[in-house]
Amino acid sequence: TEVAPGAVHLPDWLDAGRQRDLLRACREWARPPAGLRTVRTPGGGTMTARQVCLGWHWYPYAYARTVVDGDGAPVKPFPAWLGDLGRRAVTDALGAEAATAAAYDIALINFYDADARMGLHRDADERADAPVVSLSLGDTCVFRFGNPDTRTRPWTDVELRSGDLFVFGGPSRLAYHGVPRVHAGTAPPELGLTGRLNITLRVSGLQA
Ligand code: MD5
Ligand code: FE
Repeated sequence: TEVAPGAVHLPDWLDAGRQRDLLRACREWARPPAGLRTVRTPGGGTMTARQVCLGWHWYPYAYARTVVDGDGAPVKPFPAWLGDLGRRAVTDALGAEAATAAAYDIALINFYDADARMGLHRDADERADAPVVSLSLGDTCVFRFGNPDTRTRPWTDVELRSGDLFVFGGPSRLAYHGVPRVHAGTAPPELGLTGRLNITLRVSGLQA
């Protein structure tokens, strides 16, 4: 389903086996060093979703190769198989043409417990305009998709479920978006995940 130009939602893109495999990988990535951390914002607050990064480490509002506000360890590498998954995602959502520029080198993985939220924001720290690939595991959330130029209404609320793919390209790449709510206890029981995980794949446009 095209929610807006360049914003495509493909429900159930990952089957149960692939969801299980991706969850297993996320659990490895979440371990120290350079594992899961609480993100501190410049205003002195903390984000309620906790995060682990691969390839590049995001901190408000830039990228680094170490966990600058965590344990200072080198960020774990971005594996080639994740780049292949990103290219397949873009091809399925936007077509083979859109996938040619997609040399994915960053993953940001967000862990949401039942009370976690993500306020409306734009992802403008990457130096490339390749589509962002978003994969959801575990609990269903309400994903709020807004506009490129304004933080205000109108927006579209979409439920993202375990296994769903969402690709944000073209004019939607810089749209405001957030996660106002997670529906606790809605994860597929066989997955064995309490809470929600979102994996985004990005092209940094930065020098290694
Ligand atoms: C999440 N993560 O569900 C979302 C999925 C983040 C973040 O927002 O920054 O880690 S990614 C949603 C996204 C990315 C790029 C563009 C747009 C949405 N968009 O234009 O709506 O944890
Ligand atoms: Fe975002």
